Amino acid sequence: MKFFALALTVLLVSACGGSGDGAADTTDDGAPNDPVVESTPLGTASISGMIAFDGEAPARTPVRMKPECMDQHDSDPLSEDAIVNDGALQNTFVYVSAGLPDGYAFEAPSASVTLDQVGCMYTPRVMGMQAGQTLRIENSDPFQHNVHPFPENNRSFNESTPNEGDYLEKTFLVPEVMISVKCDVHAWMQAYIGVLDHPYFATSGADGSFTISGLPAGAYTVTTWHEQFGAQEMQVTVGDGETAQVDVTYSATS
Ligand SMILES: [Cu+2]
Repeated sequence: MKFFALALTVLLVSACGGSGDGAADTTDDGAPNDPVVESTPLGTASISGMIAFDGEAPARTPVRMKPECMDQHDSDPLSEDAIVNDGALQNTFVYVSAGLPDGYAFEAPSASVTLDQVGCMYTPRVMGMQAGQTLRIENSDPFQHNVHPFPENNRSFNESTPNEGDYLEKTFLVPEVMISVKCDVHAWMQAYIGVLDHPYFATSGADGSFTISGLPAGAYTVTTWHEQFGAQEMQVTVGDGETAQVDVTYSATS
């Protein structure tokens, strides 16, 4: 606890120092100071919860793949566009969409995030990353894939990973939720990437759970997104050191 108190004190001191210096970081026309660039979490609050699915779960159907792909599977691969496990909805992207304090920018982590191609499916199917962070796209299959994202606000690319062990390193520079990623060789391959300018996002796991931590105390808008069942939005207030519980329910008609 002492560690957090110290870190917050340092942050406040440096923030005050920056605005107090005046001319050094304020433009002549009085524009606001440049944001404080943060590479660490701003606080100790968390938002945690469950994504539930109400009603009869849609059936997962076998994906008809090329023989080269089927050879990579021990059993019939199943569709992943709606995965419901005992009433829990997997692969829902959850993120803070409003309410973060003004005046901060978040440095992209130096660690990359990985999207793999395994048995002619993208793994993970739904993921998040920060703008400017490196996306490493790997090929674990002994044949060619062609990675093809369809962003609206970011630069697209369309590049091959011909052999097992090949990889691409790419980045998306501006926030965009979500970017669809396809493969030009295998039409059923699909991934979705949520790109944000902050680290406050998560994807629901097989048990439907998610956790977003390191938030400053505050009132936030949290948005959930599922590829089949759409987006929902809710208001959440959380204090320092607290965990706000957010439970979201989707249904076949939501
Ligand atoms: Cu492919």
